[in-house]
Amino acid sequence: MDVTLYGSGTNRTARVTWTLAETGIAHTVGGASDMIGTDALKDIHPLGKIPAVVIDGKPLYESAAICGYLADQAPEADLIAKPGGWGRSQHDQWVMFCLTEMEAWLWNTAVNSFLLPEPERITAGFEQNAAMYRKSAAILNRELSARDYLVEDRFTVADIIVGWTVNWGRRTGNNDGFPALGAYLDRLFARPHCTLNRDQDC
Ligand SMILES: N[C@@H](CCC(=O)N[C@@H](CS)C(=O)NCC(=O)O)C(=O)O
Repeated sequence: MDVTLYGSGTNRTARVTWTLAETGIAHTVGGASDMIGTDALKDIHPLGKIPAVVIDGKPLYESAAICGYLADQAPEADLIAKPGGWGRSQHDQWVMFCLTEMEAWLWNTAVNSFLLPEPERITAGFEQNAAMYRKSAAILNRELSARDYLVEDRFTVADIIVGWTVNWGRRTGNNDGFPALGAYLDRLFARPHCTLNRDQDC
């Protein structure tokens, strides 16, 4: 498999670099985070965002889709629950829960804090964003009070995806009061291939 990665740093690209390290899949780097918004990157990711990859000549974007695909290509790494089984439904549940019920709220606050030009920012929703994130974080906290990892009682790519978001939540102060999320992050940080960063950016 021929893999070229576009993106670098502690942003969502870190999910892909961690998955590549866990699977042992060789790759080349086609460009770093300074490619964001360029026409060259838009040829691969139409929004000009990172991460994106080209695999055997075909573009693929969305960090969770990239990581899931890579994990499926390396069955020997045992990094993802098998397709069609209950474990895979749990993988999908937690990845989608994380991206739609948690990360989206953090993203809205980030977009309206520093990503959009100042006149376009709408800050009225910040409190609500935090409350919505915390409502879902409480559920994840309850889940992780009972087990170390999210799927099949073992570390999988679901933890790479969800862990990145939880680490972002920690930085924003929105994990306060959820001790199981802190313990989960400690477990993830202790893993040898972990690419999460205490100072990660979005
Ligand atoms: N849902 C996408 C989000 C991609 C994304 O927003 N990437 C950020 C870096 S973490 C980016 O490229 N931002 C530039 C921008 O929004 O213009 C994914 O998970 O891959």
